[in-house]
Amino acid sequence: MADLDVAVAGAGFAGIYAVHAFRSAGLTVRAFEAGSGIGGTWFWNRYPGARCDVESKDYSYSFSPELEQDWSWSERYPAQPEVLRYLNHVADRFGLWPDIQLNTRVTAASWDTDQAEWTVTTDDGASVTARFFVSAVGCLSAYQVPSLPGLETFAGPWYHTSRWPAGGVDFTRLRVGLIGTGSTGIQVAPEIAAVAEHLYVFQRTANFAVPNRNGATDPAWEAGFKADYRSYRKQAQKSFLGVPIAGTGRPALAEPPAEVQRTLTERWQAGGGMPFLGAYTDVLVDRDANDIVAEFMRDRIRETVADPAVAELLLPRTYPVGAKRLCQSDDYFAMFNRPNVTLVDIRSAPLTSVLARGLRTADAFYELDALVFATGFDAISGALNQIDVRGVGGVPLAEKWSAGPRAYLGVAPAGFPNMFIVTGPGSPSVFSNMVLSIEQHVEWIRDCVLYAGAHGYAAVQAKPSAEDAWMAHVTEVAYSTLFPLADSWYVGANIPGKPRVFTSYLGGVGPYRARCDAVAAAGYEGFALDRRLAMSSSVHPQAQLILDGMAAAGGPPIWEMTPEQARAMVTANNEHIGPGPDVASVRDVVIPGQAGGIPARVYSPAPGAPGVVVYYHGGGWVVGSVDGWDASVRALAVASGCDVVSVDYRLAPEHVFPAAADDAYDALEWAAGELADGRPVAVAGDSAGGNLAAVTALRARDLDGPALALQLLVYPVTDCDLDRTSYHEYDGAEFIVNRRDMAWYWDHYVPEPAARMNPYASPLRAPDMSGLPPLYLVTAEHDPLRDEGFAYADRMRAARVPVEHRHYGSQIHGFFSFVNLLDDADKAISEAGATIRAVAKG
Ligand code: NA7
Repeated sequence: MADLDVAVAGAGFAGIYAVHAFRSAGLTVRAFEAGSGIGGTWFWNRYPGARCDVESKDYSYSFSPELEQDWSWSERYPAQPEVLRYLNHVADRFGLWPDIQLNTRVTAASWDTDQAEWTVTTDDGASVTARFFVSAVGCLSAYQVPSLPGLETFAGPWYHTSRWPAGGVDFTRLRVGLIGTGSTGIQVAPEIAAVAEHLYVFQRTANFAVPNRNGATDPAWEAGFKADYRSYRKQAQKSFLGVPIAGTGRPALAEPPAEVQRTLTERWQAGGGMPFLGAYTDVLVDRDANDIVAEFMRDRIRETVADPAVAELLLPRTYPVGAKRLCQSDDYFAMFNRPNVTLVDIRSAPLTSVLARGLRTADAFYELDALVFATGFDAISGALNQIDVRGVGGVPLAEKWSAGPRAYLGVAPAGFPNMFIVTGPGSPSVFSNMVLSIEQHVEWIRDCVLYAGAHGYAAVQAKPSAEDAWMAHVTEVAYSTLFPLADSWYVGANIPGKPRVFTSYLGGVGPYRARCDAVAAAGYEGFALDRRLAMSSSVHPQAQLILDGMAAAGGPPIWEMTPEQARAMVTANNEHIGPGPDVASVRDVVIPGQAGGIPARVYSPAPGAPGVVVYYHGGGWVVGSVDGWDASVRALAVASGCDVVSVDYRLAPEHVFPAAADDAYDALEWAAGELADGRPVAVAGDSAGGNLAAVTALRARDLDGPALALQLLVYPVTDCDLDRTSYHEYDGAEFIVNRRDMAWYWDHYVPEPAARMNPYASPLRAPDMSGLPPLYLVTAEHDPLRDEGFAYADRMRAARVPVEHRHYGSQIHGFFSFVNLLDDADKAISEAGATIRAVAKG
């Protein structure tokens, strides 16, 4: 048994939320964080001027409406210290600290196929096992310092912005060289220029930047905005970028040029990159439209920078605007009007070396006291590749990714079972509001982990074919845009030797979320689900006693008996169960059916029951009776608080298919018409009775019959295919029912094999599952009928029918009826009863 359900690498926005989300779902989790504090990006990037380029109202968790209301952001665009304070507040507020281990770097993670678990090793030499391994290491964590010859000889200090000293740096009276003019360089430069004796900005690529128009939060605006935060978040989830942006919805090329200029000016004055680039639909897909916007921005630089030669050098011309991350700054370009700032063009005269006292370029030497590298990151895959991650067969993740990082849906790499990557390659990640995308991924991963648990799957693994198809789609979408045209970190072009692959999904946050949801609803389409380990779980000791008792009693197997002998045996066995609980009233009725009267018994637990349950007993359509199921049906009446009608439908082989199904349906019509009197009605049954309940629900839908509030199916027979894995597992052994018994039952109920394909015999074969009542499914692990129950739930989910599935990992077929003998029977009945009660009460 693994130490943890989930081990998480990283405690930034993703790891912090993962701890909360997994823990709230009842899973054990621990996040390992290399830093001495939480916050990831916002812990490490504490250079002066560090600020988020997504507005604070968007760049914040949405999972807790209370948190959302309580926290106040001081500015439109939050500065690094405030984001870090926020994350610490979240950890405090939700009590996350016990499950976060600081100062601990994950160094390796390897998958053990036999145990179906990960071993996660950390730099303190410890290791822990976990069923699932979740990478929350971030897309921009592995910082890069260019390999400049002579850097080690530099006499002064040098810094990378992503490892800024916690105590800050004093640049007063220093000549500082800044290398890198991306988002970071553009943020840090004005801060250094404000204090340094001189700042030399070494620019290889001129970049576009829009103004932030940052400012303090207006309390009146905040109060108004917060009043409708929930619906705003809903819009964000459906939006393209994870931020609801009001674009014009029109292409710039179809607009009169003066109107385009007016719109751009308006948005420029309002500030912010997303609304500016999102003004027109064609800016990121059509080079001509892009040129209009780029030229508008170049005009703003010309306007701002006093020296035309400097302005000319600052004009971005080498890539389409937006194809590299659009920078945001209110003061970067104006900074070049300061006398203590010099722009150095290292595109025409590249850096050649670092000397003790400064930097040499191809045509000059710059004397410097300190160096600042704002040279970016080995993005998307860099941080994960620093961990020795090994999947099936010990294959390293770095090897799988040698031609570029990839993962099914950008979250699950094939060959790495039970591993997920939050905002991984192939997901919208850096092209979206990261916080929203992180929440979506964490919640999706949590649901997948829960699904695996509920279904007894030991391993969940993306199929290589699904991953291939997804990544082909990612590439296709990317190449319909202008993004691949820039030498950006988006394509890995900033890291020498890194394969040039576009690995973010540009199909939009809303459509992406819908796709992920559809995959989950279809029972995790594209994933191979592996049950091996669950099957080795042992039989509950109480259940084992029953099996032992039956074995000791001896006698032939059912499939060697006549129906009469089988009925006598079942009746004798049921006597061991003993009486059920008392109910207020029990009355025997005869329901008028199409083929004659159908005996039934109505159990009323108390006056004023809120609903009616029509119950069909098990027994393979051949054995079983209302009397034999009396105890468990009483218990269900008490647990649900509802009137339960137990139906004595006609048995085979005297009455073959569809006699039992017809009686079952007639009983429902009677209960809904004569008994319910407007109260909600559910159908329920175990084993063959579960089959009749499922078929009755199908018929009620097909015939426009009584509306059903719920179908409770307890290890139901859903299909005539006896080749499922679970049938073979319990082929020889006597587990109440085995494969040969089931063949015997089918032979009696539907003697003609072709007729078994009829969905009213094998409801799993119904062509359409939509519009059926919600399913409450109970399955047992040691049961040949187990897999057809799972298959039924999967088809229901695919048809968007709500499903609640309780799988009893150590139980046997029939356990639900053994009320006085098995604790699990009482538990299963009281849980199912509670759901019926809740449904009945609306
Ligand atoms: P970026 O955007 O990758 O920018 C790195 C900058 O460093 C960029 O101007 C690079 O020039 C420059 N650079 C990188 N290597 C060198 C060498 N060897 N010589 C000279 N100049 C170099 O990183 P940031 O930290 O600014 O931003 C990363 C993301 O964080 C940002 O997009 C936001 O999402 C937040 P180049 O353009 O490659 O010519």
